[in-house]
Amino acid sequence: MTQAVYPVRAQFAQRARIDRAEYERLYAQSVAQPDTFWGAVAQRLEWMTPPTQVKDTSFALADFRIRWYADGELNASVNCLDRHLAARGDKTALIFEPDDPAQPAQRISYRELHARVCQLANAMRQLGVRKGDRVTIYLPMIPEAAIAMLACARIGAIHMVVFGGFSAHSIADRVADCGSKLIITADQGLRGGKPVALKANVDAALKLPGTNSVETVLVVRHTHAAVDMQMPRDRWYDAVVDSQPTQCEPERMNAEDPLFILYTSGSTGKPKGVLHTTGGYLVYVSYTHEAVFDLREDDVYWCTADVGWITGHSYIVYGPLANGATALMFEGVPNYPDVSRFWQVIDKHAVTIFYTAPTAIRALMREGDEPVQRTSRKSLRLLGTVGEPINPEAWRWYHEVVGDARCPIVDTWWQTETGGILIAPLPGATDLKPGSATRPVFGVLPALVDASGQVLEGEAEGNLVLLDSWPGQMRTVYGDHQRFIDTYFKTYPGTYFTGDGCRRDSDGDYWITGRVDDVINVSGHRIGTAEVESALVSHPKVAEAAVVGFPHDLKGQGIYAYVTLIAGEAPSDELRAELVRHVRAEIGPIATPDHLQWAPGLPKTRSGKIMRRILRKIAEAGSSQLAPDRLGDTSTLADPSVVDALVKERLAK
Ligand code: 6R9
Repeated sequence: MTQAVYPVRAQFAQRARIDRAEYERLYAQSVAQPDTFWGAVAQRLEWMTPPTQVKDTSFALADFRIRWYADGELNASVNCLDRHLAARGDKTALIFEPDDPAQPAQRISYRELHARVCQLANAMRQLGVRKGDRVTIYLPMIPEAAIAMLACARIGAIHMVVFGGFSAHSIADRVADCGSKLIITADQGLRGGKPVALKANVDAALKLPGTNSVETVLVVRHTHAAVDMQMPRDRWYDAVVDSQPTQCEPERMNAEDPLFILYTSGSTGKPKGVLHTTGGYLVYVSYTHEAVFDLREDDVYWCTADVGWITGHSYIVYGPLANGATALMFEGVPNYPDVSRFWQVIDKHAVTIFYTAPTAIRALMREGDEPVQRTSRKSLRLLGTVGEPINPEAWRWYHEVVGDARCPIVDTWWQTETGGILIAPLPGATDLKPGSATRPVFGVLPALVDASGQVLEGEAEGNLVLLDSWPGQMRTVYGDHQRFIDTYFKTYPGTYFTGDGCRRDSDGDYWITGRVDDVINVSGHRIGTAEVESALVSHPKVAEAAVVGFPHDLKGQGIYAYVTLIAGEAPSDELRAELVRHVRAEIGPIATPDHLQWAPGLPKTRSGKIMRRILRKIAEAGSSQLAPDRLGDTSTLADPSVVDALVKERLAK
């Protein structure tokens, strides 16, 4: 296979923090002497008690442990705020660009951000929130989202952010699982001029079982829409926070004390509460943010992710602020008021580093070059992608049209579980290949294994595992440590299994090929097929459901659902629409099925296992590929005629 290679640009390398020789040297040291390497990197943070221990980890099941900097003490909010006050007090920490471009943008200095975080932290203490308590954050992309996270960190409360696109049911499930005391939300969010009923969703969630732990709901006035306030449970944020002192004593946290929980979808069951701790996480996200984005003091850095996802946690809030950077928070969407918005925002705020998802690039590419070319984008020097594999065509458009063929692109592979970026080019060190995340960052040991767990050498394709720990790794599934071990460390014993497939080319560059488990990646958002199935079967007319992913031009993958109705119910377009609405209500709009096919029966093995491989083929295929001999081995099916019926129905569409 011939691959385009974009060599490191000399102009970039000259000024870069890390060039090729430095990358080779540091990488070799990081894997040969992890204690020395990560001990030195940890000094970039301000510790209340500097750690004397560095790495204490083992993936072996008999001896399993993941601890980093275990005797160190620090506070994450001190590292993101107080530490910068002397030299960067007046520097802009956050730029807020609202949904409506006619509304003024806000610039919040490190000094002001520190004061506002302290005020909320004091208010939370007054409301009875203590170290170790869980706090749910369900906010739009407004500065209060970052402020709430940092205020939790200040008092040692564990934040649990729920993405604003999740429904009341999803909020309730998460609140019940982690038992949070306080919810911080807003009257409404705004996306593309349309309100999102955040407070109403919280109200509905708190009517659902398991949510009794919640004592208080703090409500930010954002759109000023009228909302129900149920006293004394519901309190206006400004009424409780604005009168608080602007200093707040930070909690001393052990490096291994929890910083946050973030739920993510897996192949089975309900979403898992991924738990990250304080010291290793902060060291890792601050270091990778600086190295991968080649951060400079005067950069204006914009990551378009939502703080409801790990990318927002690590690379809008903790990494950039720990580094004293200026980070932009955008409330809106790429196509409002028009499809030029991203590029207009770049010009308006002189953004130098822009980090977004392939799905957004593909959608904007469809609109042609003109909406990009009517803007300048001269300030840009570096581009990044995250969330899913980027197709080379979209990469080239991003490079040539958005970046005027001037800006390197860092394709960053990582996961909620990994805390920070694990595989990515360094812009001053690594030649780029469209579609490849290229090389491991410092301390990361990727390997490819075949189905039997045999490690594959050289040019190969297999399942991606990691052979050793890195500081930003998740420590447990909240409340279910056994599930953590079972999910990640049992498939290929002695390694962390990522759930991704991957190819390594003859140069040693890594190409992520996508999930090999039952997780669908829709527009960079992880959805478990099991979650969508259980939402469908919770409808009284549904007997059984099977959900698979299929290739989708814009979203990367779409959601394809096969539904068997209970006896006596007839398929209809109305029922189909009702089931789609039902899934949106149970999980949220991001889980909306793209196709829903009626299935008189599902293809099962004699032991009753649904054969998803066949369902995937039917969902994927154009009609020519649906010839029976193209579906692979169907001999283990209990009733092969089921497949014929599904294919017939698919072809009839
Ligand atoms: C950060 C984030 C993780 C899954 C991951 C993989 C996919 C992420 C990617 C990528 C190819 C990239 N993924 N980045 N695939 N190239 N640069 O997205 O976390 O939401 O947990 O998703 O996303 O499949 O396993 P998360």
